[in-house]
Amino acid sequence: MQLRHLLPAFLAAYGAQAAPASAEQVENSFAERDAAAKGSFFLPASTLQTDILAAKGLVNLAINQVTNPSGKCNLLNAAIRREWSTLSKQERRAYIDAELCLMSKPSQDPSFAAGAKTRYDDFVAVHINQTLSIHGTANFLSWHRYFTWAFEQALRNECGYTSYQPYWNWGKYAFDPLNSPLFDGSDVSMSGNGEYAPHNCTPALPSGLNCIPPGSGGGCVKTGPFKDYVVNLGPVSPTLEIPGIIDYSSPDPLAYNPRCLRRDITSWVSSNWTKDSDVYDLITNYKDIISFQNRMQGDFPTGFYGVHTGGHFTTAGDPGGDLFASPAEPTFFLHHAQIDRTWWIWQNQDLKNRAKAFGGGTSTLDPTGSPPGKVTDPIYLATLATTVQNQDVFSTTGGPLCYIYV
Ligand SMILES: *[C@@H]1O[C@H](CO)[C@@H](O)[C@H](O)[C@H]1NC(C)=O
Ligand SMILES: *[C@@H]1O[C@H](CO)[C@@H](O)[C@H](O)[C@H]1NC(C)=O
Ligand SMILES: [Cu+2]
Repeated sequence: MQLRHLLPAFLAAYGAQAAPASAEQVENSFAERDAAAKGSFFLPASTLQTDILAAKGLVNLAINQVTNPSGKCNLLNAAIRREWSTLSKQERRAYIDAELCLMSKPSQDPSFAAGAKTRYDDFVAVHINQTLSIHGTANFLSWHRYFTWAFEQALRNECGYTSYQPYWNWGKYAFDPLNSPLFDGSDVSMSGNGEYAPHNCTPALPSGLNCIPPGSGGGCVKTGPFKDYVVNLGPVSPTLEIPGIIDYSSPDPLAYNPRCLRRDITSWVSSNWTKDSDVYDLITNYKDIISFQNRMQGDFPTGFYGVHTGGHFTTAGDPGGDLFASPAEPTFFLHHAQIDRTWWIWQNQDLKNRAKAFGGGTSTLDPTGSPPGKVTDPIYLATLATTVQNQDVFSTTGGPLCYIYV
């Protein structure tokens, strides 16, 4: 089965949720956004708007813990996940080395995915396998929260990492990702851009408006810690099509298909979709869980990427731009920790109404028509972690989880 052939149906299913916008409406919305950005008091790279919300949320969480003490986890013993740029060079290198370690250890379940050679690939395989039931669905946030936690556990338990999963606060780098501590190509970065390779625009979304113009990369990443990293699984829905190089999808999505890591990092996506004001708007203006998680994942017919798609297409490439194989992009878990933090901040603004908020369907291809997701539905991660229910991870300071973001 060619999973990529299901993508148009997925996008159409998303489209069913919103009235298609005219080109003129989309233009107007850009004009409004530009005007709002110009009038903003906040400097472009400041993340103060959402950091203030995060701090307010933490206070709410503390008050809630004092008034409803429960379980073993509290704010004093919770693990602390920090932003990439606040880590020292040694701390960044420790995270990088722990990822490289998982990329060098053997798969623990090669029978599940024939192409999974490494322990890191085990994570990619589970995501590829479940892609169409974990995106645009009720479990999107909880599934990826638990998946990211399982990865953090593997770094610690299997690779001797003593710290916690860092996050990529998009707004800090949205205007100049290639000169950021995340992507500057130094040996304490997540490696830089791919080498230049001529390529067409990247069709991230169905509308012609949204073909991302080619940037200065497109080829193999040849600098920084991940220059020799080999991507083993996919591509399933490749987006950086280079005729003769990546112009196909693997016939078996879980087969062995070794190739280099390719990126085309540009500010085109990040400066438009992952600014701090975009995150602030999402957290403050989308008050019920369905509108929050939909807005976060994008409103494709109106050309709106959302921070989730925006983060993935900041690196774009292969596998970064591949909905299925994206965890093979080394920055996946930094991005998803920020997705998780954004949900956490949103929950903490109004714990009474949001701590257990949950809703949506079970199929990516038919998010509104499929059976509704249940809080008791399992999150099954094969060898990566024990199976839990969605509701077990609604709180990051209860159940199996015990962490906060600062
Ligand atoms: C996922 O894996 C299970 C178990 O191996 C298999 O039955 C199922 O067909 C796979 N689904 C996809 C979409 O690959
Ligand atoms: C943001 O998107 C618009 C339209 O989609 C595009 O014209 C513009 O170049 C982008 N901004 C940057 C800084 O790349
Ligand atoms: Cu995903």
